[in-house]
Amino acid sequence: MTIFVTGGAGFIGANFIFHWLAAHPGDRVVCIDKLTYAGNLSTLSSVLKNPRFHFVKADICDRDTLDRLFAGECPDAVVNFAAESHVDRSIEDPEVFLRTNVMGTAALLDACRKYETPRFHQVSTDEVYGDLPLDRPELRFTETTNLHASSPYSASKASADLLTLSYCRTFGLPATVSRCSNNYGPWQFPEKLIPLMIANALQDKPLPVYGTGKNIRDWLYVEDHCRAIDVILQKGRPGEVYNIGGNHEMENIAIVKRICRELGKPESLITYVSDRKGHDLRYAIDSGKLQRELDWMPETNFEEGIRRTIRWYLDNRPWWEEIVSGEYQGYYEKMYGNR
Ligand code: NAD
Ligand code: TDX
Repeated sequence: MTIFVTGGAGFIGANFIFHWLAAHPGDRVVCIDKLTYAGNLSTLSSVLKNPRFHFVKADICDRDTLDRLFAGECPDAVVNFAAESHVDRSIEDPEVFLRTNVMGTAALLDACRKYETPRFHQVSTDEVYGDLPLDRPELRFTETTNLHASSPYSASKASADLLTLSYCRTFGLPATVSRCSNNYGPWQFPEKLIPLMIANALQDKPLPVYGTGKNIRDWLYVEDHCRAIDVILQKGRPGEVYNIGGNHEMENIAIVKRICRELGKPESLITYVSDRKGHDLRYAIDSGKLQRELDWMPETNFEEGIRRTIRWYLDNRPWWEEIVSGEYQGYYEKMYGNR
Protein backbone atom coordinates (compact mmCIF):
# COMPACT_ATOMS: atom_id res chain seq x y z
CA MET A 1 0.00 0.00 0.00
CA THR A 2 0.94 3.68 -0.34
CA ILE A 3 0.80 5.90 2.70
CA PHE A 4 1.04 9.71 2.67
CA VAL A 5 2.91 11.12 5.65
CA THR A 6 2.59 14.89 5.97
CA GLY A 7 5.15 16.76 8.08
CA GLY A 8 7.58 13.84 7.70
CA ALA A 9 10.68 16.08 7.73
CA GLY A 10 9.90 17.05 11.32
CA PHE A 11 10.61 15.21 14.55
CA ILE A 12 7.80 12.67 14.98
CA GLY A 13 6.93 12.37 11.27
CA ALA A 14 10.52 11.39 10.40
CA ASN A 15 10.65 8.82 13.21
CA PHE A 16 7.31 7.49 11.93
CA ILE A 17 8.66 7.16 8.37
CA PHE A 18 11.69 5.17 9.63
CA HIS A 19 9.33 2.99 11.66
CA TRP A 20 6.88 2.40 8.81
CA LEU A 21 9.48 1.55 6.16
CA ALA A 22 11.09 -0.96 8.54
CA ALA A 23 7.86 -2.48 9.87
CA HIS A 24 6.00 -2.68 6.51
CA PRO A 25 8.49 -3.88 3.89
CA GLY A 26 5.83 -4.04 1.14
CA ASP A 27 4.65 -0.42 1.51
CA ARG A 28 5.54 2.87 -0.15
CA VAL A 29 5.74 6.10 1.84
CA VAL A 30 5.20 9.52 0.25
CA CYS A 31 6.29 12.36 2.52
CA ILE A 32 4.67 15.76 1.94
CA ASP A 33 6.45 18.55 3.79
CA LYS A 34 6.75 22.30 3.28
CA LEU A 35 10.20 22.35 4.95
CA THR A 36 9.44 25.20 7.32
CA TYR A 37 12.07 26.18 9.91
CA ALA A 38 11.16 22.90 11.71
CA GLY A 39 11.48 20.64 8.67
CA ASN A 40 14.89 19.31 7.78
CA LEU A 41 15.52 17.20 4.71
CA SER A 42 18.84 16.01 6.14
CA THR A 43 16.83 14.17 8.80
CA LEU A 44 15.49 11.95 6.00
CA SER A 45 18.87 11.41 4.31
CA SER A 46 18.98 7.70 5.26
CA VAL A 47 15.78 7.00 3.27
CA LEU A 48 15.97 9.51 0.40
CA LYS A 49 17.40 6.87 -1.96
CA ASN A 50 15.04 4.12 -0.81
CA PRO A 51 12.86 3.15 -3.83
CA ARG A 52 9.90 2.75 -1.45
CA PHE A 53 10.21 6.38 -0.32
CA HIS A 54 9.32 9.56 -2.15
CA PHE A 55 9.69 13.13 -0.88
CA VAL A 56 7.51 15.99 -2.11
CA LYS A 57 8.13 19.55 -0.98
CA ALA A 58 4.63 20.98 -0.69
CA ASP A 59 2.34 22.93 1.61
CA ILE A 60 -0.69 21.02 2.92
CA CYS A 61 -2.71 24.23 2.40
CA ASP A 62 -2.00 24.09 -1.36
CA ARG A 63 -5.16 22.40 -2.63
CA ASP A 64 -4.07 22.23 -6.29
CA THR A 65 -0.88 20.36 -5.42
CA LEU A 66 -2.79 18.04 -3.08
CA ASP A 67 -5.25 17.34 -5.88
CA ARG A 68 -2.42 16.37 -8.23
CA LEU A 69 -0.73 14.19 -5.62
CA PHE A 70 -3.90 12.38 -4.61
CA ALA A 71 -4.93 11.84 -8.25
CA GLY A 72 -1.48 10.49 -9.14
CA GLU A 73 -0.83 8.29 -6.12
CA CYS A 74 -4.28 7.30 -4.81
CA PRO A 75 -2.96 6.79 -1.25
CA ASP A 76 -4.40 4.01 0.91
CA ALA A 77 -3.88 6.08 4.05
CA VAL A 78 -2.91 9.61 5.07
CA VAL A 79 -1.28 10.42 8.41
CA ASN A 80 -1.20 14.12 9.18
CA PHE A 81 1.78 15.20 11.28
CA ALA A 82 2.23 18.53 9.47
CA ALA A 83 1.73 21.36 11.93
CA GLU A 84 3.20 24.38 13.57
CA SER A 85 4.04 22.65 16.83
CA HIS A 86 5.72 25.05 19.26
CA VAL A 87 3.52 26.67 21.93
CA ASP A 88 5.87 29.65 22.49
CA ARG A 89 5.79 30.55 18.80
CA SER A 90 1.97 30.40 18.82
CA ILE A 91 1.97 32.99 21.61
CA GLU A 92 4.21 35.28 19.52
CA ASP A 93 2.27 34.85 16.27
CA PRO A 94 -0.89 32.70 16.16
CA GLU A 95 -1.83 33.22 12.50
CA VAL A 96 0.37 30.61 10.84
CA PHE A 97 -0.91 28.07 13.40
CA LEU A 98 -4.45 28.62 12.19
CA ARG A 99 -3.37 28.44 8.57
CA THR A 100 -1.42 25.18 8.74
CA ASN A 101 -3.08 23.39 11.64
CA VAL A 102 -6.70 24.22 10.75
CA MET A 103 -6.88 25.17 7.06
CA GLY A 104 -4.17 22.67 6.12
CA THR A 105 -6.01 19.84 7.86
CA ALA A 106 -9.23 20.93 6.11
CA ALA A 107 -7.49 20.80 2.72
CA LEU A 108 -6.24 17.27 3.43
CA LEU A 109 -9.68 16.15 4.59
CA ASP A 110 -11.27 17.50 1.39
CA ALA A 111 -8.69 15.68 -0.73
CA CYS A 112 -9.37 12.44 1.17
CA ARG A 113 -13.08 12.91 0.64
CA LYS A 114 -12.70 13.57 -3.07
CA TYR A 115 -10.40 10.61 -3.68
CA GLU A 116 -12.19 8.32 -1.22
CA THR A 117 -9.02 7.63 0.76
CA PRO A 118 -9.65 4.54 2.88
CA ARG A 119 -8.09 6.02 6.05
CA PHE A 120 -7.16 9.44 7.43
CA HIS A 121 -5.35 9.79 10.75
CA GLN A 122 -4.97 13.09 12.57
CA VAL A 123 -1.99 13.30 14.93
CA SER A 124 -3.12 15.44 17.83
CA THR A 125 -2.01 16.31 21.33
CA ASP A 126 -3.00 16.07 24.98
CA GLU A 127 -2.84 19.88 25.06
CA VAL A 128 -6.35 20.06 23.57
CA TYR A 129 -7.69 19.07 27.02
CA GLY A 130 -6.13 22.11 28.72
CA ASP A 131 -4.37 21.43 32.01
CA LEU A 132 -4.88 19.72 35.36
CA PRO A 133 -4.18 21.20 38.80
CA LEU A 134 -0.90 20.26 40.49
CA ASP A 135 -2.63 19.18 43.73
CA ARG A 136 -4.96 16.52 42.23
CA PRO A 137 -2.53 13.77 41.13
CA GLU A 138 -5.40 11.28 40.74
CA LEU A 139 -6.87 13.23 37.77
CA ARG A 140 -5.96 12.24 34.20
CA PHE A 141 -7.30 13.09 30.73
CA THR A 142 -9.52 10.48 29.10
CA GLU A 143 -10.95 10.63 25.58
CA THR A 144 -14.19 12.05 27.01
CA THR A 145 -12.54 14.91 28.92
CA ASN A 146 -13.86 18.25 27.63
CA LEU A 147 -11.67 20.18 25.21
CA HIS A 148 -10.27 23.24 26.96
CA ALA A 149 -7.33 24.59 24.97
CA SER A 150 -5.07 27.20 26.60
CA SER A 151 -2.76 28.40 23.81
CA PRO A 152 -3.35 29.36 20.17
CA TYR A 153 -1.40 26.19 19.32
CA SER A 154 -3.68 23.89 21.30
CA ALA A 155 -6.80 25.75 20.11
CA SER A 156 -5.72 25.17 16.50
CA LYS A 157 -5.10 21.48 17.20
CA ALA A 158 -8.49 21.13 18.91
CA SER A 159 -10.15 22.72 15.85
CA ALA A 160 -8.43 20.24 13.57
CA ASP A 161 -9.60 17.34 15.76
CA LEU A 162 -13.18 18.54 15.59
CA LEU A 163 -13.01 19.02 11.82
CA THR A 164 -11.61 15.51 11.39
CA LEU A 165 -14.36 13.94 13.50
CA SER A 166 -17.01 16.01 11.69
CA TYR A 167 -15.82 14.69 8.29
CA CYS A 168 -16.19 11.17 9.64
CA ARG A 169 -19.70 11.75 10.96
CA THR A 170 -21.03 13.92 8.11
CA PHE A 171 -19.27 12.52 5.05
CA GLY A 172 -18.43 9.03 6.26
CA LEU A 173 -14.68 9.61 5.89
CA PRO A 174 -12.92 6.78 7.78
CA ALA A 175 -10.88 8.94 10.13
CA THR A 176 -9.25 8.53 13.54
CA VAL A 177 -7.60 10.98 15.94
CA SER A 178 -4.84 10.32 18.47
CA ARG A 179 -3.89 12.65 21.32
CA CYS A 180 -0.41 12.09 22.62
CA SER A 181 1.59 13.41 25.53
CA ASN A 182 5.05 15.05 25.25
CA ASN A 183 7.45 13.14 23.01
CA TYR A 184 11.23 13.02 23.23
CA GLY A 185 13.93 11.20 21.26
CA PRO A 186 16.23 11.60 18.23
CA TRP A 187 15.72 14.38 15.64
CA GLN A 188 13.69 16.71 17.89
CA PHE A 189 14.15 20.39 17.05
CA PRO A 190 16.19 22.08 19.80
CA GLU A 191 13.51 24.64 20.64
CA LYS A 192 11.65 22.00 22.73
CA LEU A 193 12.51 21.42 26.39
CA ILE A 194 14.66 18.27 26.29
CA PRO A 195 16.82 18.95 23.19
CA LEU A 196 17.15 22.63 24.12
CA MET A 197 18.50 21.74 27.55
CA ILE A 198 20.86 19.09 26.13
CA ALA A 199 22.21 21.48 23.48
CA ASN A 200 22.62 24.36 25.95
CA ALA A 201 24.26 22.16 28.58
CA LEU A 202 26.74 20.82 26.00
CA GLN A 203 27.64 24.43 25.17
CA ASP A 204 27.81 25.42 28.89
CA LYS A 205 25.00 27.93 28.27
CA PRO A 206 22.29 28.83 30.84
CA LEU A 207 19.38 26.37 31.10
CA PRO A 208 16.24 28.56 31.02
CA VAL A 209 13.49 27.05 33.20
CA TYR A 210 10.12 28.82 32.94
CA GLY A 211 8.41 29.99 36.16
CA THR A 212 8.90 27.66 39.12
CA GLY A 213 9.93 24.61 37.07
CA LYS A 214 7.17 22.67 38.83
CA ASN A 215 4.94 22.27 35.74
CA ILE A 216 4.39 18.62 34.95
CA ARG A 217 4.48 16.84 31.59
CA ASP A 218 3.92 13.15 30.78
CA TRP A 219 6.86 11.91 28.65
CA LEU A 220 6.76 9.26 25.92
CA TYR A 221 9.67 8.00 23.84
CA VAL A 222 8.93 8.87 20.19
CA GLU A 223 9.20 5.29 18.89
CA ASP A 224 6.36 4.28 21.23
CA HIS A 225 4.21 7.04 19.73
CA CYS A 226 4.99 5.76 16.22
CA ARG A 227 3.98 2.21 17.18
CA ALA A 228 0.73 3.52 18.64
CA ILE A 229 -0.19 5.33 15.42
CA ASP A 230 0.68 2.17 13.49
CA VAL A 231 -1.80 0.05 15.51
CA ILE A 232 -4.48 2.74 15.28
CA LEU A 233 -4.11 2.79 11.49
CA GLN A 234 -4.38 -1.01 11.34
CA LYS A 235 -7.02 -1.69 13.98
CA GLY A 236 -8.50 1.61 15.20
CA ARG A 237 -12.20 2.24 14.68
CA PRO A 238 -13.16 5.19 12.43
CA GLY A 239 -14.67 8.08 14.37
CA GLU A 240 -12.70 7.21 17.50
CA VAL A 241 -10.19 9.22 19.50
CA TYR A 242 -7.28 7.39 21.18
CA ASN A 243 -5.15 8.88 23.95
CA ILE A 244 -1.46 7.94 23.89
CA GLY A 245 0.70 8.50 26.97
CA GLY A 246 3.92 7.42 28.58
CA ASN A 247 2.56 7.18 32.10
CA HIS A 248 5.68 8.99 33.15
CA GLU A 249 4.97 12.37 34.71
CA MET A 250 7.85 14.59 35.66
CA GLU A 251 8.35 18.17 36.81
CA ASN A 252 10.32 20.20 34.28
CA ILE A 253 13.01 20.95 36.83
CA ALA A 254 13.56 17.24 37.47
CA ILE A 255 14.12 16.69 33.73
CA VAL A 256 16.65 19.51 33.56
CA LYS A 257 18.53 18.21 36.62
CA ARG A 258 18.51 14.71 35.13
CA ILE A 259 20.12 16.05 31.93
CA CYS A 260 22.79 17.92 33.97
CA ARG A 261 23.59 14.73 35.86
CA GLU A 262 23.85 12.58 32.73
CA LEU A 263 26.15 15.11 31.02
CA GLY A 264 28.22 15.84 34.12
CA LYS A 265 27.26 19.54 34.02
CA PRO A 266 26.70 21.71 37.13
CA GLU A 267 23.14 22.58 38.21
CA SER A 268 24.38 26.16 38.55
CA LEU A 269 23.67 26.43 34.79
CA ILE A 270 19.94 26.36 35.64
CA THR A 271 18.39 29.83 35.34
CA TYR A 272 14.78 30.54 36.26
CA VAL A 273 13.24 32.86 33.68
CA SER A 274 9.81 34.52 33.33
CA ASP A 275 6.95 32.13 32.86
CA ARG A 276 5.22 31.22 29.59
CA LYS A 277 1.92 33.12 29.20
CA GLY A 278 -1.03 30.86 30.05
CA HIS A 279 1.44 28.10 30.98
CA ASP A 280 -0.40 24.77 31.42
CA LEU A 281 0.33 23.32 34.86
CA ARG A 282 0.05 19.59 34.37
CA TYR A 283 -0.76 17.09 31.62
CA ALA A 284 -1.53 13.48 32.45
CA ILE A 285 -2.91 11.03 29.93
CA ASP A 286 -5.00 7.95 30.58
CA SER A 287 -4.22 5.68 27.63
CA GLY A 288 -6.27 2.74 28.98
CA LYS A 289 -8.53 2.66 25.91
CA LEU A 290 -5.59 2.14 23.53
CA GLN A 291 -4.09 -0.48 25.84
CA ARG A 292 -7.35 -2.40 26.26
CA GLU A 293 -8.76 -2.15 22.73
CA LEU A 294 -5.64 -2.22 20.57
CA ASP A 295 -3.16 -3.94 22.85
CA TRP A 296 -0.58 -1.15 22.86
CA MET A 297 1.88 -0.48 25.67
CA PRO A 298 4.85 1.87 25.90
CA GLU A 299 8.05 -0.18 25.62
CA THR A 300 10.83 2.26 26.44
CA ASN A 301 11.00 3.45 30.02
CA PHE A 302 12.14 7.00 30.74
CA GLU A 303 15.55 6.09 32.11
CA GLU A 304 16.44 4.12 28.99
CA GLY A 305 14.79 6.67 26.65
CA ILE A 306 16.55 9.72 28.09
CA ARG A 307 19.94 7.99 28.03
CA ARG A 308 19.39 6.96 24.40
CA THR A 309 18.26 10.50 23.52
CA ILE A 310 21.25 12.17 25.17
CA ARG A 311 23.57 9.69 23.46
CA TRP A 312 21.93 10.57 20.12
CA TYR A 313 22.52 14.32 20.61
CA LEU A 314 26.14 13.61 21.57
CA ASP A 315 26.63 11.43 18.47
CA ASN A 316 24.84 13.80 16.07
CA ARG A 317 26.27 17.19 16.96
CA PRO A 318 26.49 18.45 13.34
CA TRP A 319 22.69 18.00 12.95
CA TRP A 320 21.73 20.26 15.85
CA GLU A 321 24.80 22.53 15.73
CA GLU A 322 23.81 23.61 12.25
CA ILE A 323 20.36 24.53 13.56
CA VAL A 324 21.53 26.43 16.63
CA SER A 325 24.15 28.35 14.65
CA GLY A 326 21.80 29.40 11.84
CA GLU A 327 18.53 31.27 11.51
CA TYR A 328 17.32 29.75 14.78
CA GLN A 329 19.81 31.95 16.63
CA GLY A 330 17.60 35.00 15.90
CA TYR A 331 14.61 33.18 17.42
CA TYR A 332 16.62 32.24 20.49
CA GLU A 333 17.74 35.84 21.07
CA LYS A 334 14.17 37.09 20.66
CA MET A 335 12.64 34.54 23.04
CA TYR A 336 15.33 34.33 25.71
CA GLY A 337 17.38 37.54 25.31
CA ASN A 338 15.44 39.66 27.83
CA ARG A 339 13.54 36.95 29.62
P1 NAD B 1 7.79 19.47 14.15
O1 NAD B 1 7.58 20.93 14.35
O2 NAD B 1 9.10 18.86 14.52
O3 NAD B 1 7.53 19.10 12.61
C1 NAD B 1 6.48 19.64 11.88
C2 NAD B 1 6.73 19.34 10.40
O4 NAD B 1 5.61 19.84 9.65
C3 NAD B 1 7.97 20.03 9.83
O5 NAD B 1 8.72 19.12 9.04
C4 NAD B 1 7.41 21.15 8.98
O6 NAD B 1 8.23 21.49 7.86
C5 NAD B 1 6.09 20.55 8.51
N1 NAD B 1 5.08 21.57 8.14
C6 NAD B 1 4.73 22.66 8.86
N2 NAD B 1 3.81 23.38 8.18
C7 NAD B 1 3.56 22.68 7.04
C8 NAD B 1 2.68 22.89 5.94
N3 NAD B 1 1.87 23.97 5.87
N4 NAD B 1 2.67 21.99 4.94
C9 NAD B 1 3.49 20.90 4.98
N5 NAD B 1 4.34 20.67 5.98
C10 NAD B 1 4.37 21.54 7.01
O7 NAD B 1 6.60 18.77 14.93
P2 NAD B 1 6.56 17.40 15.74
O8 NAD B 1 7.01 17.63 17.13
O9 NAD B 1 7.19 16.34 14.92
O10 NAD B 1 4.98 17.15 15.80
C11 NAD B 1 4.32 16.45 14.76
C12 NAD B 1 2.84 16.40 15.05
O11 NAD B 1 2.63 15.75 16.31
C13 NAD B 1 2.19 17.77 15.19
O12 NAD B 1 0.93 17.71 14.58
C14 NAD B 1 2.06 18.00 16.69
O13 NAD B 1 0.96 18.81 16.97
C15 NAD B 1 1.86 16.59 17.17
N6 NAD B 1 2.31 16.29 18.54
C16 NAD B 1 3.59 16.59 18.93
C17 NAD B 1 4.02 16.24 20.22
C18 NAD B 1 5.43 16.53 20.68
O14 NAD B 1 5.73 16.30 21.85
N7 NAD B 1 6.33 16.99 19.84
C19 NAD B 1 3.14 15.61 21.09
C20 NAD B 1 1.83 15.32 20.67
C21 NAD B 1 1.45 15.66 19.39
O1 TDX C 1 13.16 26.72 27.44
C1 TDX C 1 12.19 26.12 27.94
N1 TDX C 1 12.02 26.13 29.30
C2 TDX C 1 10.95 25.53 29.92
O2 TDX C 1 10.85 25.57 31.16
C3 TDX C 1 11.21 25.41 27.13
C4 TDX C 1 11.35 25.35 25.65
C5 TDX C 1 10.16 24.79 27.79
N2 TDX C 1 10.01 24.87 29.14
C6 TDX C 1 8.86 24.19 29.78
C7 TDX C 1 7.51 24.56 29.21
C8 TDX C 1 6.72 23.28 29.39
O3 TDX C 1 6.15 23.24 30.70
O4 TDX C 1 9.01 22.79 29.54
C9 TDX C 1 7.75 22.16 29.28
C10 TDX C 1 7.80 21.51 27.91
O5 TDX C 1 7.86 22.56 26.95
P1 TDX C 1 7.88 22.27 25.36
O6 TDX C 1 9.02 21.37 25.04
O7 TDX C 1 7.78 23.58 24.67
O8 TDX C 1 6.57 21.39 25.19
P2 TDX C 1 5.03 21.66 25.52
O9 TDX C 1 4.70 23.09 25.59
O10 TDX C 1 4.68 20.81 26.71
O11 TDX C 1 4.36 21.05 24.18
C11 TDX C 1 4.86 19.82 23.61
O12 TDX C 1 4.06 18.73 23.93
C12 TDX C 1 2.80 18.65 23.32
C13 TDX C 1 5.01 19.94 22.10
O13 TDX C 1 5.83 21.04 21.78
C14 TDX C 1 3.68 20.03 21.43
O14 TDX C 1 3.83 20.04 20.01
C15 TDX C 1 2.86 18.85 21.83
O15 TDX C 1 1.58 18.97 21.31
